[in-house]
Amino acid sequence: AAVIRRGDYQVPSYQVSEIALDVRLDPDNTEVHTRLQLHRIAPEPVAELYLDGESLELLDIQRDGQALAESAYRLTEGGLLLLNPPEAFILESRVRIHPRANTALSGLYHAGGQFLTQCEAEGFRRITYYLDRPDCLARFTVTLHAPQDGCPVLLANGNCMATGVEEGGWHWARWEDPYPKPAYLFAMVAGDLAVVRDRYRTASGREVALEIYVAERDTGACAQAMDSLKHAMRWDEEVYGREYDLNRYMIVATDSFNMGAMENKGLNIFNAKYVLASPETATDSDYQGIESVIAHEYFHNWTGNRVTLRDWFQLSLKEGLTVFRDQEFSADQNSRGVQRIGDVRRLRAAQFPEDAGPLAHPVRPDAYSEINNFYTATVYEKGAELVRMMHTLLGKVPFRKGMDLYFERHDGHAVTIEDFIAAMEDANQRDLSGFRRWYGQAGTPVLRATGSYDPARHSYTLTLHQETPATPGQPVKEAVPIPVRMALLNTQGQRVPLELAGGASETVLLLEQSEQSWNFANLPGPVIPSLLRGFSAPVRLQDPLDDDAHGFLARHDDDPFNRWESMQDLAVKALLAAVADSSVAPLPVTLRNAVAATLADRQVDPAFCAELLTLPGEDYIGEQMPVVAVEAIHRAREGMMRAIGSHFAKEWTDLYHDLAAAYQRDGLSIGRRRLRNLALGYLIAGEGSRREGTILYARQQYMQADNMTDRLAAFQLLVQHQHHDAEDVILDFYQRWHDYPLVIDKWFAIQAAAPHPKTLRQVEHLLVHPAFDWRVPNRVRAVLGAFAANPTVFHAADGSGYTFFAEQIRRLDDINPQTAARLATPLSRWQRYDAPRQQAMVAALKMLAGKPGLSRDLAEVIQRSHP
Ligand code: HT7
Ligand code: ZN
Repeated sequence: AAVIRRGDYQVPSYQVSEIALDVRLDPDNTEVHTRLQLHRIAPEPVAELYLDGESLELLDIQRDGQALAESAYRLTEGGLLLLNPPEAFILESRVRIHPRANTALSGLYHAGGQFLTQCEAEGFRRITYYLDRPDCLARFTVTLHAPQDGCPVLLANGNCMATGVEEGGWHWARWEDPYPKPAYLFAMVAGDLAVVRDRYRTASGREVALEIYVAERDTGACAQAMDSLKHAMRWDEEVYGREYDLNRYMIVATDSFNMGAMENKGLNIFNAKYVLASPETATDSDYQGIESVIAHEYFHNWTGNRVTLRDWFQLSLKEGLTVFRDQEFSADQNSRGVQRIGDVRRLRAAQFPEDAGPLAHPVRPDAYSEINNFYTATVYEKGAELVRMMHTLLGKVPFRKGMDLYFERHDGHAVTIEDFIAAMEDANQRDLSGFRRWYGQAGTPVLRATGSYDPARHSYTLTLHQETPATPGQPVKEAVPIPVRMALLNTQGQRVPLELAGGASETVLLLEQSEQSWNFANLPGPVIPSLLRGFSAPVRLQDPLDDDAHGFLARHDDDPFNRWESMQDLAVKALLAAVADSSVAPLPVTLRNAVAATLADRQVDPAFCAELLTLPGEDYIGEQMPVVAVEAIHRAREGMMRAIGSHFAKEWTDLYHDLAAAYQRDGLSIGRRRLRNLALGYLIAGEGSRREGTILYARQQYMQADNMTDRLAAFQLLVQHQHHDAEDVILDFYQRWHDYPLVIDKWFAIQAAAPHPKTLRQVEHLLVHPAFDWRVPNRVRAVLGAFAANPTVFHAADGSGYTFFAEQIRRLDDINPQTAARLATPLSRWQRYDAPRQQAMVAALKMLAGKPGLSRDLAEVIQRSHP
């Protein structure tokens, strides 16, 4: 497939000032009439103008009211070429499309009785012929026609200007969006939807109507989404001075969606998972997901919509920046420390492995063949870290000044990452040129720290060294600016004043070269460094500390992230030792003492306590090894769970009973639930194979829970630990919740994630279960996504997991290539495994590569995984 390169960018030769769409919606034969007002912006006439168009049946085409002669245009595989176009003209086209057959869910599709669109990245070209590129901004009008019965609600971007009825029980609505926008932000929705309404008064006193469209029976489950939206609107006013700019903000929830949500102007379309929640059906983490995704899409109104992208290589300009904004929003709404730990966990779980494998790419990629494959953890999460580093270096107020200048300069324009950095620099007279390297260079830098205290001089010398491993296509790496937030703690665990920071007890060192040293003078006594506080840069830190020092920091560091990090470090070292030698004690004394101290610390917030006591996952442990030792890692982690569970059985039991409470949704109650369910997990693990007593707690909790967090935690533990006897619970769960698709997704996922040899058979059954549907991405992800994240079953030594998985991906590729390509990425990690597994994974990739009709999406992932 053709490769698109960043360096080949060219300004478009024409612009569209107005586009008017007239759409007659029918699941099988929708007709789209489009009227484009085009004018040349290139200084000289051009021989051809290319309009993108895919899977369109052209019925009619006219220029300035006249049928276009066949010699004046040519249809190609990906669009339409207009030959010798005049300087300004009106182009009218009529095309036919097939929404029901559109199982790829890109463009206009019909699912669950509704018509929906998804135009990012390049879906608009599947609706009509157009300049489908983000730097083509036009004013949109759309008139929707549909049967009144099936589609009483007709929505599109902007303001509803007129409605009417027509013959045959049809009706229509005309929508106009006053803000010029690229086509990827276009949306329309039609269906039988109920609406939940609220209002918001902006800081300047304008009233905005807030509307959430869902199925009638879900109207009671929108409170979290609506509250989150109002909080996000207020936060953007307070923190960035940004107000919403239309009189109406609409959100539509659907079960059929390829991603989390979409920020279409004034009409967000959401995966129902990020809208619907009630205590009985949604977990605490579902609630949190809603808060952050609602905020994320809202924040796009300024970072993405008002200021948009010049080209898709700049994707992180909107995504990285908006993730940073939503992370900060969530940190302000909840516990900042716990939020940061969660953000870093996600970064390490998804982005670090991506950056270390064959799919590694810079935050601003250089080339792609299918842009949908670049909605990655690197563009989103690492992109957010790059913005965060600039925020750290500049400080809060200067960063805001930079944002103000960015909006002032670029509102209404399509711009680049370079423009963003320049605004930050110009607003603050700072040189941030090193960040251009961060955007252009793939790979996670390794930051090595060494340090020593000189008792004679009362000084501590810290040396930092950076090195970024080679990545595909980038064998040589340059140094990047790495902000290292740090403090020195005395032997009582207090921060000491730092002379080189003017007496402050915390500072940010900026490592710009490959190696630099700092001397901290006039210290009262020996110190322990607390480095990279708050995870101030997306690097792998190798610190100079031994287990005792980590044990000390795990108890005393006042930076929550670093306290957690020290605990993780102790656990990872102990686990790696147990992986290497199964006779090693599963719970070394330093870790045991740190766990004991944490359990005894009644001051600590329960959510943070749960973070401290949660062991690193099997994938993360594997990441620390040259070759992932699948079974040994699983055994070692189980062994440590058992040891911590049994050694602290009394403490866990007390916690489990003390933390029992009727359901409430405040932060403290959420933390207490989390810790209590962790206690239950340790109690069950601690009983080893006996498990007579504590499994009953789980059964009881499952039956009696007054909320989904507790019910699901118990369900998951029962499925995980009691695979022979959990059938009744599995059945019960299904019977209780079969009418709730989001809950049934959890039911599928937990079974596919169970660490048993029989899970493969079970997943085969799940794929033919009546509730399984290949056309619904949430359902497919629940089964295949959870299966590919199942460390022991997906990576079974005989390769059965890979073969089975690849067969399913092959099938999915014909239905939904975007989802197939995304789900296939775990196969790219083949180099991380032993030789037999490597062979089996590569065989799976080759089998897929040979598939007839392989999609461009999947082909690219396979090709990059095994070039
Ligand atoms: N900006 C949105 C991206 C998105 C998307 C991309 C490709 C295919 C389907 C898609 N659905 C949504 C979501 C966001 O990051 O806000
Ligand atoms: Zn986004």
